[in-house]
Amino acid sequence: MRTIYFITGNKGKLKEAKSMLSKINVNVIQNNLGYPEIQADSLEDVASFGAKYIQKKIDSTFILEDAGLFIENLNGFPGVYSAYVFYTIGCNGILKLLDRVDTDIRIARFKSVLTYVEPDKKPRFLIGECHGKISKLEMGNQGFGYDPIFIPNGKTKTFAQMDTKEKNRNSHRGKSFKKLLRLLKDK
Ligand code: ITT
Repeated sequence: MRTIYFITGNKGKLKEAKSMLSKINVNVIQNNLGYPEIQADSLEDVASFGAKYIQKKIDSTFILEDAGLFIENLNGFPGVYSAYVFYTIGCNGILKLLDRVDTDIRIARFKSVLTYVEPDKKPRFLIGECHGKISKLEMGNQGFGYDPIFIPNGKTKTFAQMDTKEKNRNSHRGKSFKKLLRLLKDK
């Protein structure tokens, strides 16, 4: 069985990654090393900096993943600031910002930039996106982060009302990890 280290402090992401990679017998081990999340215009830049930083520290195959929520009505906010905004105002703060915005224009998308790195090799970036909308109320208690306020297109429930498998079938992370499965199958 192959082992891949996942550089993350987020247990929710780890659970979703394990569920995806168990399909091809890859063992995912969390590594809490952490990396500086630089202030940048794109998730790709944050991920690229993180990958180079970690590559200098460990000599094993690893992944890291940077995700963000982009709300159309707020010109893409919180985007690259999603972690800080979640920590400061949370889901409730986002709902307040959208207080007067009608249901049909609460358009948003999640983006996942999954970075796969083998020792001495260039990082590979695998992108997954999920389009949807921001709910009027927080709903559900599964998942993490903005899950209680995000409804993917074609569904009537939030990510927080789905179990890990259902979220993975619909989510940005499910899509980026699906690309990783394809990449690993060919190796
Ligand atoms: P890392 O240690 O892996 O960086 P993190 O929690 O800092 O974990 P990100 O920077 O990638 O993760 O995520 C930015 C924010 O977006 C953070 O507050 C997350 O909780 C939230 N987020 C990321 N993916 C999400 C998802 O699938 N559902 C809901 N919220 C999510």
